[in-house]
Amino acid sequence: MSTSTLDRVAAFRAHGFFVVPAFIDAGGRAELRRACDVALSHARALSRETGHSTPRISLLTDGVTCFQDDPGALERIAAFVGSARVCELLSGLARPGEADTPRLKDAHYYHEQTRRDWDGDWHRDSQFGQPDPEIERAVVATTTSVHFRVALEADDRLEIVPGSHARWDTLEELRIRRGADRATPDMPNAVRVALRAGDACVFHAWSIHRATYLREPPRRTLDALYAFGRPTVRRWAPPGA
Ligand SMILES: O=C(O)CCC(=O)C(=O)O
Repeated sequence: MSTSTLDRVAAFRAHGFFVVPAFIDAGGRAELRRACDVALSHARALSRETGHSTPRISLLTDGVTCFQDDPGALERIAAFVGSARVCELLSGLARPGEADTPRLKDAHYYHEQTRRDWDGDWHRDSQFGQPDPEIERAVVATTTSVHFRVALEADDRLEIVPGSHARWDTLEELRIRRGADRATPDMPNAVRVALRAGDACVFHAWSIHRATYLREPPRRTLDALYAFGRPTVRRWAPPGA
């Protein structure tokens, strides 16, 4: 591992995130933005909600139809999020015992709002679909899931509680994250992650984090989600079995 890789891994272990300044140049940024904007324009034309009052659109799962008029745009995005350069940033982040090769789960495009400003909820991604905090706690303690993102315009919307990926919640954090005041500005020790256009950031999806969503300035951040754990085997049971 190079020194910079060691530094990144150390920052990830300690804080749960790291920033790579100027990960892509202006030309690469314009090319990726053009590709992602194909999907955003299409989504906005089709819906009054998706791409307007949502934090993001999905590019790989429900977003595929958004590229029907320009499949090359989807190829450009898929090539980028699967590129050796991006995967290199993720090397060394898995836990011992997890597969070292990241599995791409989805890619999203975070966008500015078109109607109103609003504050997102504090969360760990591990809580979604997981009502039992004790089971969630085991997931946090044993698995790794990461966001890689690149800001195609300057983006300072994300806030993270450093180090929270490596431990369970304090009582106050749990009260906020699973309570009635999830969008409070008063999360203890949270820091804002400010990215300039072209900067990349990798953060642990189990970190306590949130973002606030504004109409201005334009937000165009491409984010891909990867897991290292082995996929859960789902068994299909015929009806009535
Ligand atoms: O950057 C954002 O808008 C927040 C991202 C987030 O909360 C998530 O993807 O889980």
